[in-house]
Amino acid sequence: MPANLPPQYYEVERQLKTADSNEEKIAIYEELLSMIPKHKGTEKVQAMLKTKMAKLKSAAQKKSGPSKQGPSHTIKKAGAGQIVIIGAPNAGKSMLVKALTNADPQVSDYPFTTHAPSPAMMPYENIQVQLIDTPPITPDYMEVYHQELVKTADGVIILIDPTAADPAGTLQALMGRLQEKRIEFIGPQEEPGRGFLFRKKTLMVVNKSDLPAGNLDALKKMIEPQFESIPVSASTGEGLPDLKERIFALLDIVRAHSKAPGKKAGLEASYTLKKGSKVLDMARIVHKDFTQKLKFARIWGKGKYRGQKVNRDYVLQDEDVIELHI
Ligand SMILES: Nc1nc2c(ncn2[C@@H]2O[C@H](COP(=O)(O)OP(=O)(O)O)[C@@H](O)[C@H]2O)c(=O)[nH]1
Ligand SMILES: [Mg+2]
Repeated sequence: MPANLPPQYYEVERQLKTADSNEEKIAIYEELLSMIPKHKGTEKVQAMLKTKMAKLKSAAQKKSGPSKQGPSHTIKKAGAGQIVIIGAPNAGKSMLVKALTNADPQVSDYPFTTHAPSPAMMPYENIQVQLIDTPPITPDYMEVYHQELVKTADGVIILIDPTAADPAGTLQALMGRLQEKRIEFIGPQEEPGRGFLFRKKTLMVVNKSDLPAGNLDALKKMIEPQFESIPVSASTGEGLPDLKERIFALLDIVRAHSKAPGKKAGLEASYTLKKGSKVLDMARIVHKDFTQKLKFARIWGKGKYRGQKVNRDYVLQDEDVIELHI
């Protein structure tokens, strides 16, 4: 039986030739598989795609050992989430990282002062978020690691210098370069995902609010209404508390604390989980046996609950304290 694949299939298949990494290829194979009509005539093609994908996945796993394929372009995640900061030269990326973390990256008027991506931890209330400072992206300069970092991060900050000659044009060029690599920037409320396109939640941060800027109408028009423009000053600190809250919100996580029955409050072990996680998901990470053994939980939330009994399907809210009963 002939496979009769849709024409779009061949279009997507062509992208395999220009993919820069195994990870991208895997995403393309996933997309191809989803496009194939499922019937007897396509069984061979489906099997072939699955085999290729499995090979790439095992190669990707081996890569985490001593690498034969050059340096890895991703940075090991730490803390409750990873945010990559990208932007044009002198936007203030390094200064912003310095202001938000305890790191001390080199800041200067010279473009390309930052030579390699570097991570630093931002304290936020009772958690830490990993920020990655990166070398600049310009219309004629972007490294492979830029796209890799954006594709693997949990969220993106595009940092804009409103005092530059053409902030709207600069932003358009930067987004264009990454869109060519199949990255789609989306607002904090949109649904992220990793199919053929890498849909990444993004904050548009306009730095240097302490300086007079020219006419920003063109820039606003590019940003809104999909994104909000968030004004900050990395040098005076203006807008940074608000930015930190938005970074936390962008991660789509909840904090939950596990309290042993009978123990006093304040001795909880803390966890971060994806928004929408249930009591059962928490039980699973507290102890693998708890998935089976969990009978019910008691919960203390922000003023709402006082040890109320809930079942394993209860959806965790940020800062819930949970007593797991087995
Ligand atoms: N006035 C002002 N200058 C800033 C601000 N943020 C960064 N700068 C300056 O902009 C220049 C470039 O900063 P840097 O952090 O090295 O930019 P990067 O290339 O994006 O990492 C430096 O001279 C900083 O002092 C800000 O919020 N206000
Ligand atoms: Mg820098």
